[in-house]
Amino acid sequence: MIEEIIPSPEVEEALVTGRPVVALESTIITHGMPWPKNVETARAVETVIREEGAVPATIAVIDGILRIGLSSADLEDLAQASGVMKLSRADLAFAIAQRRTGSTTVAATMMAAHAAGISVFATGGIGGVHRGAETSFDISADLDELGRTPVCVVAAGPKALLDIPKTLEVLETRGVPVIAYGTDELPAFWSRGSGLVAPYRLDTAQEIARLISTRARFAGHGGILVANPVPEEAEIPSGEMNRHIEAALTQASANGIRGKDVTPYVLSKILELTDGRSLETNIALVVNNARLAARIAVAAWAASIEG
Ligand code: PSU
Ligand code: MN
Repeated sequence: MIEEIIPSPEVEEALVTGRPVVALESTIITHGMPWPKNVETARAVETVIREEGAVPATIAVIDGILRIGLSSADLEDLAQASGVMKLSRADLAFAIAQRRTGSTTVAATMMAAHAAGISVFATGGIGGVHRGAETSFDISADLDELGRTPVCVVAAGPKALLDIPKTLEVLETRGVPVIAYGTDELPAFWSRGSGLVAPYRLDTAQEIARLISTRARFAGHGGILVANPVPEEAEIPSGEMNRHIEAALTQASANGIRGKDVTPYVLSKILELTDGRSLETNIALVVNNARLAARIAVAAWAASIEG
């Protein structure tokens, strides 16, 4: 491990003894949700993972150190800080080399988790192919990372502000198995359904753990995307959601929002347009994903000790 990567004592002990660990990203904290819901959610997610018998490892770069597992005080500081960089694959080494502070996206969290020896990771929704990508070329680095880095990412599907059919196409091209959990339909983040049939369906954490270990036998294999639908009581149906998404995207383009600012801008506009309901849905789905990720990590650990 390079000296700039430092696990917390709890995560280090779990990794050394081979106990189940779940990685968590931090862009959702700094760029995805407003204070104080962001820190409350980050704590709720860590609690759920512990309840399931795994150790949470929230990942971020703090003053140039890639930290695997944050203390409660670090989490709170990060959640309130301003000017935190949003670190994807292109930015991670830059932030470390320049001794900066930044939160990690799905792509950078996968890189960090893999470097630390963690193979299961929970987030809200992955980035993907943006609507209009045929002219903007805006395709999230999350997709390439899923194609190359062997980490199982548990999300509520691609964020529905994206072009979901194109996102699925790119995932297929990159060789990423997409597994809907307990459903035939690909979930769409705030909504349980996207109208698209998911490539695969699995119904138990044990089967997902077996897929991870089977895939690990092939050299150069990349990640796995598990798409876990938002709990029914928290979902916003896609018909209603699409109106808000269209309105938010129109505002984003009218205001010239580009590149890595698009996703945070659109998420915050949707929060306004739904009177905060989208945030409650986002919180519910992240907690739900953390629970499933922990169950997968525990199932993988149980299978490994059975030999
Ligand atoms: N999930 C959420 N909220 C978020 C994100 C995920 O519920 O804000 C973040 C993740 O870090 C993901 C990023 O990698 O959004 C995608 O950003 P972009 O579209 O710029 O690649
Ligand atoms: Mn982008």
